[in-house]
Amino acid sequence: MHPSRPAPTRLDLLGAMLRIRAYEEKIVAFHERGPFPHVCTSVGQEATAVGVVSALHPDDQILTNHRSAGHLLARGADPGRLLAEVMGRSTGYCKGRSGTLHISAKELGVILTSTIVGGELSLAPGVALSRSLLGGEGIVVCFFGDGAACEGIFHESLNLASVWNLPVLYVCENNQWQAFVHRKETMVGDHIAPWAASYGMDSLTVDGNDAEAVLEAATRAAAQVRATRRPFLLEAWTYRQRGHMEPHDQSYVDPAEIQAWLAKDPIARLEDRLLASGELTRESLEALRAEARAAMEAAADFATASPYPDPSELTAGVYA
Ligand SMILES: Cc1ncc(C[n+]2csc(CCOP(=O)(O)OP(=O)(O)O)c2C)c(N)n1
Repeated sequence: MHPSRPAPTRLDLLGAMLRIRAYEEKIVAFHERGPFPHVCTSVGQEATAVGVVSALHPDDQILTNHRSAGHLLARGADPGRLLAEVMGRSTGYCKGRSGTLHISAKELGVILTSTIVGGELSLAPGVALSRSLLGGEGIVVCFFGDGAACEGIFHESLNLASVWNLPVLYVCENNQWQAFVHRKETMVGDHIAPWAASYGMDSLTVDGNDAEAVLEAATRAAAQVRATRRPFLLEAWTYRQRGHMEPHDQSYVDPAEIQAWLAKDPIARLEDRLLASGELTRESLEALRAEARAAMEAAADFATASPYPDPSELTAGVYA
Protein backbone atom coordinates (compact mmCIF):
# COMPACT_ATOMS: atom_id res chain seq x y z
CA MET A 1 0.00 0.00 0.00
CA HIS A 2 1.08 3.60 -0.56
CA PRO A 3 2.53 5.54 2.39
CA SER A 4 -0.16 8.18 1.90
CA ARG A 5 -2.99 5.63 1.80
CA PRO A 6 -4.19 3.72 4.84
CA ALA A 7 -3.77 -0.05 4.78
CA PRO A 8 -6.98 -1.80 3.73
CA THR A 9 -9.03 -3.14 6.61
CA ARG A 10 -10.23 -6.73 6.77
CA LEU A 11 -13.66 -5.44 5.77
CA ASP A 12 -12.12 -3.71 2.73
CA LEU A 13 -10.49 -6.99 1.69
CA LEU A 14 -13.76 -8.84 2.06
CA GLY A 15 -15.73 -6.17 0.16
CA ALA A 16 -13.26 -6.33 -2.73
CA MET A 17 -13.45 -10.13 -2.86
CA LEU A 18 -17.24 -10.10 -2.78
CA ARG A 19 -17.30 -7.72 -5.74
CA ILE A 20 -15.02 -10.01 -7.76
CA ARG A 21 -17.12 -13.06 -6.89
CA ALA A 22 -20.33 -11.21 -7.81
CA TYR A 23 -18.79 -10.15 -11.13
CA GLU A 24 -17.84 -13.71 -11.99
CA GLU A 25 -21.29 -14.94 -10.93
CA LYS A 26 -22.77 -12.44 -13.37
CA ILE A 27 -20.61 -13.89 -16.15
CA VAL A 28 -21.80 -17.37 -15.21
CA ALA A 29 -25.42 -16.20 -15.23
CA PHE A 30 -24.98 -14.74 -18.72
CA HIS A 31 -23.62 -18.09 -19.89
CA GLU A 32 -26.55 -19.95 -18.40
CA ARG A 33 -28.94 -17.72 -20.32
CA GLY A 34 -27.42 -18.47 -23.73
CA PRO A 35 -24.39 -17.97 -25.97
CA PHE A 36 -21.81 -15.64 -24.46
CA PRO A 37 -18.10 -15.07 -25.13
CA HIS A 38 -15.77 -17.62 -23.54
CA VAL A 39 -14.36 -16.34 -20.25
CA CYS A 40 -11.87 -17.84 -17.80
CA THR A 41 -13.20 -16.97 -14.35
CA SER A 42 -11.09 -16.47 -11.24
CA VAL A 43 -13.58 -17.90 -8.74
CA GLY A 44 -11.58 -19.20 -5.75
CA GLN A 45 -8.57 -16.97 -6.44
CA GLU A 46 -10.01 -13.68 -5.12
CA ALA A 47 -7.71 -13.53 -2.09
CA THR A 48 -4.60 -13.49 -4.28
CA ALA A 49 -5.94 -10.72 -6.50
CA VAL A 50 -7.10 -8.54 -3.62
CA GLY A 51 -4.13 -9.26 -1.35
CA VAL A 52 -1.49 -8.52 -3.98
CA VAL A 53 -3.15 -5.55 -5.66
CA SER A 54 -3.90 -3.93 -2.28
CA ALA A 55 -0.16 -3.94 -1.63
CA LEU A 56 0.60 -1.85 -4.73
CA HIS A 57 1.12 1.87 -5.24
CA PRO A 58 -0.86 3.84 -7.81
CA ASP A 59 2.14 4.17 -10.12
CA ASP A 60 2.97 0.46 -10.15
CA GLN A 61 2.16 -1.41 -13.33
CA ILE A 62 0.46 -4.76 -13.87
CA LEU A 63 0.72 -7.48 -16.47
CA THR A 64 -1.69 -10.36 -16.18
CA ASN A 65 -3.05 -13.47 -17.87
CA HIS A 66 -6.39 -14.81 -19.12
CA ARG A 67 -7.78 -15.15 -15.54
CA SER A 68 -7.59 -11.41 -14.95
CA ALA A 69 -10.97 -10.05 -13.79
CA GLY A 70 -9.95 -10.21 -10.12
CA HIS A 71 -6.71 -8.34 -10.76
CA LEU A 72 -8.48 -5.62 -12.73
CA LEU A 73 -11.38 -5.19 -10.32
CA ALA A 74 -9.02 -5.13 -7.34
CA ARG A 75 -7.12 -2.38 -9.14
CA GLY A 76 -10.33 -0.34 -9.30
CA ALA A 77 -11.64 -1.26 -12.75
CA ASP A 78 -15.22 -0.24 -13.41
CA PRO A 79 -17.18 -3.51 -13.65
CA GLY A 80 -19.54 -2.03 -16.25
CA ARG A 81 -16.68 -1.14 -18.59
CA LEU A 82 -15.07 -4.53 -17.94
CA LEU A 83 -18.25 -6.39 -18.79
CA ALA A 84 -18.82 -4.14 -21.81
CA GLU A 85 -15.36 -5.10 -23.06
CA VAL A 86 -16.13 -8.81 -22.66
CA MET A 87 -19.35 -8.25 -24.61
CA GLY A 88 -17.57 -6.37 -27.40
CA ARG A 89 -19.25 -3.04 -26.69
CA SER A 90 -17.78 0.36 -27.52
CA THR A 91 -17.90 1.48 -23.86
CA GLY A 92 -15.42 -1.23 -22.85
CA TYR A 93 -11.87 -0.51 -21.72
CA CYS A 94 -10.53 -1.21 -25.22
CA LYS A 95 -13.69 -0.10 -27.07
CA GLY A 96 -14.80 -3.71 -27.34
CA ARG A 97 -11.78 -4.77 -29.41
CA SER A 98 -10.01 -6.95 -26.85
CA GLY A 99 -12.81 -9.11 -25.47
CA THR A 100 -12.08 -10.81 -22.18
CA LEU A 101 -8.59 -12.02 -22.90
CA HIS A 102 -6.55 -8.99 -23.98
CA ILE A 103 -7.79 -6.12 -21.83
CA SER A 104 -5.41 -3.32 -21.04
CA ALA A 105 -6.32 -0.19 -19.08
CA LYS A 106 -3.68 2.52 -19.10
CA GLU A 107 -5.41 4.56 -16.42
CA LEU A 108 -5.15 1.62 -14.02
CA GLY A 109 -1.55 0.81 -14.93
CA VAL A 110 -2.72 -2.46 -16.47
CA ILE A 111 -0.37 -2.90 -19.41
CA LEU A 112 -1.64 -6.18 -20.74
CA THR A 113 -3.89 -9.17 -20.25
CA SER A 114 -2.27 -12.00 -22.21
CA THR A 115 -4.13 -14.97 -23.56
CA ILE A 116 -0.85 -16.36 -24.87
CA VAL A 117 0.21 -18.37 -21.85
CA GLY A 118 3.48 -16.82 -20.65
CA GLY A 119 3.03 -13.73 -22.87
CA GLU A 120 2.91 -11.57 -19.76
CA LEU A 121 6.21 -13.11 -18.60
CA SER A 122 7.86 -12.24 -21.89
CA LEU A 123 6.92 -8.57 -21.60
CA ALA A 124 7.54 -8.01 -17.89
CA PRO A 125 11.33 -7.48 -18.14
CA GLY A 126 10.86 -4.93 -20.93
CA VAL A 127 8.27 -2.96 -18.98
CA ALA A 128 10.48 -3.08 -15.89
CA LEU A 129 13.52 -1.99 -17.89
CA SER A 130 11.64 1.12 -18.99
CA ARG A 131 10.67 1.76 -15.34
CA SER A 132 14.30 1.49 -14.34
CA LEU A 133 15.51 3.79 -17.09
CA LEU A 134 12.85 6.39 -16.27
CA GLY A 135 13.72 6.31 -12.55
CA GLY A 136 11.12 6.61 -9.81
CA GLU A 137 10.08 3.91 -7.42
CA GLY A 138 7.30 2.20 -9.40
CA ILE A 139 7.47 -1.57 -9.78
CA VAL A 140 5.97 -4.06 -12.23
CA VAL A 141 3.76 -6.92 -11.07
CA CYS A 142 3.39 -9.93 -13.33
CA PHE A 143 0.59 -12.43 -12.58
CA PHE A 144 0.83 -15.87 -14.20
CA GLY A 145 -0.18 -19.47 -13.58
CA ASP A 146 1.69 -22.65 -12.73
CA GLY A 147 1.17 -23.71 -16.36
CA ALA A 148 3.03 -20.63 -17.56
CA ALA A 149 5.81 -21.40 -15.08
CA CYS A 150 6.33 -24.71 -16.89
CA GLU A 151 7.12 -22.88 -20.13
CA GLY A 152 10.60 -21.84 -21.23
CA ILE A 153 9.63 -18.16 -21.18
CA PHE A 154 9.30 -18.27 -17.38
CA HIS A 155 12.99 -19.13 -17.10
CA GLU A 156 14.07 -16.56 -19.69
CA SER A 157 12.04 -13.87 -17.98
CA LEU A 158 13.34 -14.53 -14.45
CA ASN A 159 16.90 -14.92 -15.67
CA LEU A 160 16.87 -11.59 -17.51
CA ALA A 161 15.10 -9.76 -14.71
CA SER A 162 17.71 -10.99 -12.27
CA VAL A 163 20.76 -10.33 -14.47
CA TRP A 164 19.52 -6.83 -15.27
CA ASN A 165 18.28 -6.02 -11.73
CA LEU A 166 14.73 -5.28 -12.80
CA PRO A 167 11.97 -4.33 -10.32
CA VAL A 168 9.49 -7.13 -11.09
CA LEU A 169 7.26 -8.77 -8.53
CA TYR A 170 6.43 -12.11 -10.14
CA VAL A 171 3.20 -13.55 -8.73
CA CYS A 172 2.51 -17.17 -9.60
CA GLU A 173 -1.05 -18.26 -8.86
CA ASN A 174 -0.49 -21.97 -8.41
CA ASN A 175 -4.14 -22.98 -8.78
CA GLN A 176 -3.30 -26.68 -9.27
CA TRP A 177 -4.62 -26.88 -12.87
CA GLN A 178 -3.25 -26.01 -16.29
CA ALA A 179 -6.30 -25.97 -18.56
CA PHE A 180 -7.34 -29.67 -18.45
CA VAL A 181 -4.06 -31.01 -17.04
CA HIS A 182 -3.24 -31.29 -13.35
CA ARG A 183 0.08 -29.69 -12.40
CA LYS A 184 1.30 -33.07 -11.06
CA GLU A 185 1.53 -34.23 -14.68
CA THR A 186 3.84 -31.40 -15.71
CA MET A 187 5.79 -30.35 -12.61
CA VAL A 188 8.49 -31.88 -10.45
CA GLY A 189 7.46 -31.09 -6.87
CA ASP A 190 4.50 -29.05 -5.79
CA HIS A 191 5.88 -25.53 -5.75
CA ILE A 192 7.20 -22.91 -8.15
CA ALA A 193 8.83 -20.63 -5.55
CA PRO A 194 12.01 -22.73 -5.09
CA TRP A 195 12.77 -22.39 -8.81
CA ALA A 196 13.61 -18.71 -8.23
CA ALA A 197 16.78 -19.65 -6.39
CA SER A 198 18.27 -20.80 -9.73
CA TYR A 199 18.14 -17.18 -10.80
CA GLY A 200 19.50 -15.70 -7.59
CA MET A 201 16.07 -14.42 -6.63
CA ASP A 202 14.28 -14.46 -3.30
CA SER A 203 10.87 -16.09 -3.16
CA LEU A 204 8.04 -17.01 -0.86
CA THR A 205 5.02 -19.31 -0.95
CA VAL A 206 1.88 -17.98 0.70
CA ASP A 207 -1.55 -19.45 1.40
CA GLY A 208 -3.32 -17.87 -1.56
CA ASN A 209 -6.75 -18.47 -0.02
CA ASP A 210 -6.01 -16.23 2.96
CA ALA A 211 -6.41 -12.59 1.91
CA GLU A 212 -4.69 -11.22 5.00
CA ALA A 213 -1.70 -13.53 4.60
CA VAL A 214 -1.42 -12.59 0.92
CA LEU A 215 -1.60 -8.87 1.72
CA GLU A 216 1.12 -9.23 4.32
CA ALA A 217 3.40 -11.31 2.07
CA ALA A 218 2.82 -9.09 -0.97
CA THR A 219 3.48 -5.93 1.04
CA ARG A 220 6.82 -7.34 2.20
CA ALA A 221 7.70 -8.63 -1.27
CA ALA A 222 6.78 -5.35 -2.99
CA ALA A 223 8.77 -3.38 -0.41
CA GLN A 224 11.80 -5.55 -1.12
CA VAL A 225 11.46 -5.05 -4.88
CA ARG A 226 11.12 -1.28 -4.34
CA ALA A 227 14.14 -1.11 -2.06
CA THR A 228 16.49 -3.45 -3.93
CA ARG A 229 15.25 -2.85 -7.51
CA ARG A 230 15.55 -6.61 -7.88
CA PRO A 231 12.92 -9.19 -8.84
CA PHE A 232 11.08 -11.37 -6.33
CA LEU A 233 8.83 -14.41 -6.85
CA LEU A 234 5.70 -14.77 -4.76
CA GLU A 235 3.78 -18.04 -5.16
CA ALA A 236 0.15 -18.14 -4.05
CA TRP A 237 -1.13 -21.65 -3.29
CA THR A 238 -4.73 -21.59 -4.39
CA TYR A 239 -7.43 -23.30 -6.43
CA ARG A 240 -9.47 -22.63 -9.55
CA GLN A 241 -12.95 -23.52 -8.33
CA ARG A 242 -14.60 -23.60 -11.76
CA GLY A 243 -13.73 -25.23 -15.07
CA HIS A 244 -10.92 -23.85 -17.20
CA MET A 245 -13.35 -21.61 -19.06
CA GLU A 246 -17.05 -20.92 -19.27
CA PRO A 247 -19.21 -22.79 -20.01
CA HIS A 248 -18.05 -24.62 -16.92
CA ASP A 249 -16.80 -28.23 -17.11
CA GLN A 250 -15.06 -30.07 -14.28
CA SER A 251 -15.91 -33.62 -15.33
CA TYR A 252 -12.19 -34.49 -15.40
CA VAL A 253 -11.59 -33.39 -11.79
CA ASP A 254 -11.83 -35.68 -8.74
CA PRO A 255 -14.95 -34.46 -6.85
CA ALA A 256 -13.14 -35.03 -3.52
CA GLU A 257 -10.45 -32.57 -4.59
CA ILE A 258 -13.06 -29.94 -5.42
CA GLN A 259 -14.81 -30.46 -2.08
CA ALA A 260 -11.55 -30.18 -0.13
CA TRP A 261 -10.75 -26.85 -1.77
CA LEU A 262 -14.30 -25.50 -1.49
CA ALA A 263 -13.89 -25.99 2.26
CA LYS A 264 -10.96 -23.55 2.04
CA ASP A 265 -12.88 -20.93 0.06
CA PRO A 266 -11.10 -17.59 0.56
CA ILE A 267 -14.26 -15.54 0.98
CA ALA A 268 -15.93 -17.89 3.46
CA ARG A 269 -12.71 -17.99 5.48
CA LEU A 270 -12.51 -14.24 5.91
CA GLU A 271 -16.25 -14.00 6.54
CA ASP A 272 -15.96 -16.57 9.32
CA ARG A 273 -13.06 -14.67 10.86
CA LEU A 274 -14.96 -11.40 10.81
CA LEU A 275 -18.12 -12.98 12.21
CA ALA A 276 -16.09 -14.58 15.00
CA SER A 277 -14.37 -11.30 15.88
CA GLY A 278 -17.65 -9.38 15.87
CA GLU A 279 -16.55 -7.12 13.01
CA LEU A 280 -19.47 -8.51 11.04
CA THR A 281 -22.94 -9.68 11.93
CA ARG A 282 -25.04 -11.99 9.78
CA GLU A 283 -27.09 -8.92 8.78
CA SER A 284 -24.14 -6.68 7.91
CA LEU A 285 -22.59 -9.53 5.91
CA GLU A 286 -25.79 -10.00 3.95
CA ALA A 287 -25.86 -6.23 3.29
CA LEU A 288 -22.28 -6.38 1.93
CA ARG A 289 -23.16 -9.29 -0.34
CA ALA A 290 -26.29 -7.52 -1.58
CA GLU A 291 -24.26 -4.38 -2.28
CA ALA A 292 -21.79 -6.36 -4.40
CA ARG A 293 -24.58 -8.09 -6.30
CA ALA A 294 -26.38 -4.79 -6.94
CA ALA A 295 -23.18 -3.22 -8.29
CA MET A 296 -22.82 -6.09 -10.77
CA GLU A 297 -26.49 -5.87 -11.73
CA ALA A 298 -25.92 -2.20 -12.61
CA ALA A 299 -22.73 -3.14 -14.48
CA ALA A 300 -24.63 -5.73 -16.51
CA ASP A 301 -27.37 -3.22 -17.35
CA PHE A 302 -24.75 -0.70 -18.46
CA ALA A 303 -22.91 -3.23 -20.65
CA THR A 304 -26.07 -4.68 -22.17
CA ALA A 305 -27.38 -1.23 -23.08
CA SER A 306 -24.05 -0.16 -24.60
CA PRO A 307 -23.71 -0.09 -28.39
CA TYR A 308 -21.41 -2.24 -30.48
CA PRO A 309 -18.58 -0.30 -32.16
CA ASP A 310 -19.56 1.34 -35.42
CA PRO A 311 -18.32 -0.75 -38.40
CA SER A 312 -16.80 2.43 -39.87
CA GLU A 313 -14.26 2.35 -37.01
CA LEU A 314 -13.03 -1.13 -37.90
CA THR A 315 -9.50 -0.02 -38.78
CA ALA A 316 -9.22 2.84 -36.25
CA GLY A 317 -6.36 2.20 -33.87
CA VAL A 318 -4.73 -0.35 -36.17
CA TYR A 319 -1.06 0.49 -36.50
CA ALA A 320 0.38 -2.40 -38.48
C1 LIG B 1 1.34 -20.41 -25.62
C2 LIG B 1 0.00 -21.05 -25.29
N1 LIG B 1 -0.10 -22.38 -25.16
C3 LIG B 1 -1.30 -22.94 -24.85
C4 LIG B 1 -2.41 -22.17 -24.70
C5 LIG B 1 -3.77 -22.80 -24.32
N2 LIG B 1 -4.02 -22.53 -22.88
C6 LIG B 1 -4.79 -21.50 -22.47
S1 LIG B 1 -4.85 -21.37 -20.81
C7 LIG B 1 -3.87 -22.72 -20.60
C8 LIG B 1 -3.50 -23.22 -19.23
C9 LIG B 1 -2.72 -22.22 -18.46
O1 LIG B 1 -2.48 -22.72 -17.17
P1 LIG B 1 -1.92 -21.77 -16.05
O2 LIG B 1 -0.80 -20.96 -16.59
O3 LIG B 1 -1.65 -22.61 -14.87
O4 LIG B 1 -3.10 -20.75 -15.79
P2 LIG B 1 -4.56 -21.04 -15.21
O5 LIG B 1 -5.46 -21.22 -16.41
O6 LIG B 1 -4.49 -22.23 -14.35
O7 LIG B 1 -4.93 -19.82 -14.45
C10 LIG B 1 -3.49 -23.25 -21.83
C11 LIG B 1 -2.62 -24.42 -22.02
C12 LIG B 1 -2.27 -20.77 -24.88
N3 LIG B 1 -3.32 -19.93 -24.72
N4 LIG B 1 -1.06 -20.23 -25.14
